[in-house]
Amino acid sequence: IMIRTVPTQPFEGQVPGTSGLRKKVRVFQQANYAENFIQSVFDAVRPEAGATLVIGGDGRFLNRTVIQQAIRIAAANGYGRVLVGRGGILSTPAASHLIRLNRASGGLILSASHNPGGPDEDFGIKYNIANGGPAPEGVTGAIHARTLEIDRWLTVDTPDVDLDTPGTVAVAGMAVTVVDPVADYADLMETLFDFAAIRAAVAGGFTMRFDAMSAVTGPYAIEILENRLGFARGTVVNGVPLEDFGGHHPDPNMIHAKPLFDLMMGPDAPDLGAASDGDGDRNLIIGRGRFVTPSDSLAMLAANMHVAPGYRAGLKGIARSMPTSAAADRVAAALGIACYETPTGWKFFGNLLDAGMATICGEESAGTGSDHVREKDGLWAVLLWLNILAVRGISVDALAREHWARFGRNYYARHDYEGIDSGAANTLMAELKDKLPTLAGASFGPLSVQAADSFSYTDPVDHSVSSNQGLRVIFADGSRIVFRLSGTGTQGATLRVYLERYEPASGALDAETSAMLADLIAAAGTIAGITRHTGRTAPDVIT
Ligand code: VG1
Ligand code: CO
Repeated sequence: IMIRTVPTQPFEGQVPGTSGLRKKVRVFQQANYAENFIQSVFDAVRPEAGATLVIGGDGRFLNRTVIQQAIRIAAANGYGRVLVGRGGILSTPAASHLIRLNRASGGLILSASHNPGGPDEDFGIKYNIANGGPAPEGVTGAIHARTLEIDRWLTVDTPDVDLDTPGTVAVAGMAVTVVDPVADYADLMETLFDFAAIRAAVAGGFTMRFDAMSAVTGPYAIEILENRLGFARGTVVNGVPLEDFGGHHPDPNMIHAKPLFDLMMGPDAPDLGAASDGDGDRNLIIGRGRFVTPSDSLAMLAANMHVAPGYRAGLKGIARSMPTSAAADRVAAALGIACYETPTGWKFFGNLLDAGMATICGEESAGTGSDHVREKDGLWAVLLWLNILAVRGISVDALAREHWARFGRNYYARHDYEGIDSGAANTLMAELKDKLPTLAGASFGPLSVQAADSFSYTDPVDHSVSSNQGLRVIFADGSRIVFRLSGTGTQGATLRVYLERYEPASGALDAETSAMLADLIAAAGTIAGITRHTGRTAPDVIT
């Protein structure tokens, strides 16, 4: 085997953020850019000779090009086998499952998730470890350190692999198998959920719409929802993955999935509306006339998931990211199980899942998942909702009302200020951090501050410490504001402001969220000087 060494120089800024390296496509198209990063991954993780690597992506522009290069670099670095999804397609949760199922040493997931795609938009590369989960900070740190020193990458001079034909070919002695991206994942879902009960509900008239947003979940949703569960043809809309996602943001929220939202709030709403993001790990859940916040969805699923066959034994624990509302904490308390609070990003759940300390995990950003894989999983969440609704014979709205009547309601919203000047964003956060120790006791309108801090996490399994994970202001009535800067953007900075107010079961359970959070919104603006620093008077996106 002729291994060719290509000389190169380091690029600044190849920092894996919240979920891998994300940059503009034009940045990735520079000579050596993607190759440097992939080689740095292999240099950092040092695969054993003959190891298996899973490769796939969300189908966005550049996916196939980078896959072909990754295959050649893997062959030159001693991998024995690559499993790649047909057409270069693998959703993030399906890739996580394939890594586990095939005892791969890891995987490369090519995606910028909910960021738009196309020649002028975004691309990304994420490395997942042998447990199927995103590389933890120790590994991403080593990868980044390597990108700063790299002086060569290794490749073999072989033609492109035909990614559209299933089967195995040899690439310089390494076996490359093009696999069905959907089948193993769909089979896993059948082991977790009561497909017969869902099929019976469908036969009894239960209807839904699933918006795949022209991203990766189309083929998965068509196979599972239409072929295996019997939903009518056309239940899945925008079901063909497109390189530019049809020009949209494949971000399943009320803004970017507005047609679905409008349908669900109108007279022709089906029983359930759902959507997923670019790489298939997020979920949006809307009942007829009832939007469910991701934080509430986590709590409601946790409270009901024992009806699904895969979770009949009950939950070991619940984990949520720090900015996610505390609704799940109340369910954990009622179940008598632990609730863990982690920094933002799925990589922080891996140890808890591996150690059997948590069964379900969730983030306010529309991510929910369980110990079945090591990623959040959009279709899994939709199927769990379907399973619960089918077995209980209840509507989304009724389930939500029942939940709040028992646990109370955590009114919640996230305000995003996108594309702001990075310097201004950093100054805002630095000033706010300095001010935190002086805030206790201060009043903002009717709210008085009880505590304020910068969130730091000590992993209960490996005791690693992650600091600077968001600034928290907690008020005497239990309300909370969290400020953080996004780690997934590719242009300027995005300030995320998370707002939460708890209303007990005896309180107003069906009020307007914006009205319930008005005092907090005003306080957030004053405390952080949002307009002063950014020039903005309103957020770009509210979720
Ligand atoms: C965002 C979300 C975070 C999520 C991450 C990756 O990160 O807030 O909860 O884990 O995206 O999700 P940030 O740093 O921009 O806030 V995905 O579906 O983009 O892989
Ligand atoms: Co995603």
